[in-house]
Amino acid sequence: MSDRGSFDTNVVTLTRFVLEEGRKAKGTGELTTLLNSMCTAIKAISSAVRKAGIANLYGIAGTTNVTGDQVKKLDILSNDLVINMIKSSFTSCVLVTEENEEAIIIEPESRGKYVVCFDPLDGSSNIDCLASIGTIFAIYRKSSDDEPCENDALQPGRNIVAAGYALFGSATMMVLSTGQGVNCFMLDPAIGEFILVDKDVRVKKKGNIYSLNEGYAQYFDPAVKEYLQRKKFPEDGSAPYGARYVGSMVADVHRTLVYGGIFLYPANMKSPKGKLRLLYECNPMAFIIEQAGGMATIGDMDVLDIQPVSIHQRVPVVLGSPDDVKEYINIYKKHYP
Ligand code: AMP
Ligand code: P6P
Repeated sequence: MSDRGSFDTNVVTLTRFVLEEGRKAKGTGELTTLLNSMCTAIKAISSAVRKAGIANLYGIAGTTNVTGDQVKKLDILSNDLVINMIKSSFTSCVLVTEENEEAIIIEPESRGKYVVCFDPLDGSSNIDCLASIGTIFAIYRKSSDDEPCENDALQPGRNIVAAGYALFGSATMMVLSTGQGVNCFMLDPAIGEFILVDKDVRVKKKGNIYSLNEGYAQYFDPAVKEYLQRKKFPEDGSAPYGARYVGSMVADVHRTLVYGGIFLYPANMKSPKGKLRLLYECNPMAFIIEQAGGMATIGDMDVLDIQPVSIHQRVPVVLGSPDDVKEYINIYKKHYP
């Protein structure tokens, strides 16, 4: 209990944390402004996600709510919130979002040096059953002095300046890294602030959970089949791994970060490049997991080393505890030398 009753006046909010990190970096303040703008958008998305069912404010696009207003799908609303917050922050020049086929080039008078790739509401097919969903983002520095264009977003994940995700689950959690480790912030609705709850999070060296959609088992390649066989029927007599799969990347990756283990969305015969998008799903998640001491691979190459060729490019992804991912890589390389 703090000296002022129940409120801890020394609490570290995300706003304060980002400001302090910005001061240490001795920058212009642009990244701090961008991160705080993203945080505001995420607070608004969290509010919309949590009242969508009750207020019937957002449903399937094209329907109307009880007051006859045109409703907007939650993922479209989320997309608009992030775009508007970033545009009005004067920090960025190119935006790539899962919801827009083309990259968004910010008008000259509102430009800054950053490129932001984001999935405004990942897992939105889970909204109606109240399964966890999330927002994912990755921030790069524009790499050339040329006129901003889509190619500014085609940078390997190694160039990421900051990345994070928000998980809209039983609570709203924001997980952020700017390259100096991973920090987790829980949204306190009472004060409308994200509070630092887990500092410098590290993923377990080895876990005991595997996470993938086994409904595609008939389409898995031999390496995935052999890996799963080893998890279910360990040859060394150890206990089999537990299986967990939400079907929402943010939820499955966050569980992997917190509990350890491995998350896989591999290529299969139905999705020869996998399903998940490199720029705004795999790269930011791979950055976070690596910053927490984990690994993220496509099988024979780190996710973060891939040179993107298109903004909505899909890649296979296997990430999580380093010992688990290394075991997968060894099997993969045995099958694909
Ligand atoms: P800026 O001039 O604000 O765009 O910052 C220049 C560089 O300093 C950024 O690209 C980061 O590498 C670092 N930096 C600035 N602000 C922060 C922050 N709040 N947290 C972590 N790194 C920061
Ligand atoms: P599947 C949600 O639709 C998503 O984009 C990710 O959040 C999730 O990991 C994946 O697709 C689930 O895909 O094919 O297992 O339903």
